[in-house]
Amino acid sequence: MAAVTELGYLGLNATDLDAWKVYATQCVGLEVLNEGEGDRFYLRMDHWHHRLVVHESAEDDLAYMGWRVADAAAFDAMARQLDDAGLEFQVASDAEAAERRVLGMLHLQSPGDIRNEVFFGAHVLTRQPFHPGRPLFGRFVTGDQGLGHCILREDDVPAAAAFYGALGLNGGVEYRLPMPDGNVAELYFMHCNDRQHSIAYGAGPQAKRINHLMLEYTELDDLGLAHDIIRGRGIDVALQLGKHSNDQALTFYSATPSGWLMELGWGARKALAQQEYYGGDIFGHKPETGGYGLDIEL
Ligand code: MBD
Ligand code: FE
Repeated sequence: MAAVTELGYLGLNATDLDAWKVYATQCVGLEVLNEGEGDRFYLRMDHWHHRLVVHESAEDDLAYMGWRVADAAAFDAMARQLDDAGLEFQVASDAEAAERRVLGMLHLQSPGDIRNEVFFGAHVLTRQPFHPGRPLFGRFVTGDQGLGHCILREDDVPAAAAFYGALGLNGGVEYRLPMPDGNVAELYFMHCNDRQHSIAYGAGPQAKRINHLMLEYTELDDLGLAHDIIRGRGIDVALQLGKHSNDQALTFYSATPSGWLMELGWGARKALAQQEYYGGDIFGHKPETGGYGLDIEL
């Protein structure tokens, strides 16, 4: 079976590019790459040309996700597999692929109407080392684990599971959380490499296509610095520091300039070979500021 190998890049639509530049560099430690296009800038996390593109827009939401496959042969195999699954997709023109800094790309919409792109051949800037936007003790965890993970608005969980399954992701329910109304919330997680999950959904009604993006530091002290800086600026924290049961990462969730959440973390374990589920987290993640679509008791 053809399968994507990593969540390689994201496109973000944002109303305030200046606020994003300040936040991305000074709070998170990402590197801004500006190619003078005016309506967008790039954010680097490693030796790739970019991992995130921030596009000037009337909305503050996820624009697209980019899933990597190994090479042109894997790309062709994926296209055949999507056809066989009855999924409609468009192969990008050379100009569209070049805009993404990849050698080939196709795109299709998920059941939740999220634009998913599949690409091969990322542009890697071997002569331009990653230069963090603020001092970092270490680096971001990327490599063959991709850029991080996203929690998405996919209201039809079985349809989403079938869709992302056709891209080659695996996963299932990992949390069953009793709700105040007597119902049980089930959170669904999917992975395509050692990163414990690259996407998740099922967290309840969402205002935006993205609830949060998780980025992981290699050093605990970089998470601590991010926490100090974000606290010092009075940025909303939706969930306080805590440790998840599934990826066992120490993380906290704070607001981006787009009003969705950034989960910054450290210390995640790798994906397990066999499914488990949990009734809550190990410690922390206490809700602090509501209204960010993650008003669940982990
Ligand atoms: C996560 O990364 C997460 O965002 C939630 C809600 C639960 C477990 C792991
Ligand atoms: Fe998360």
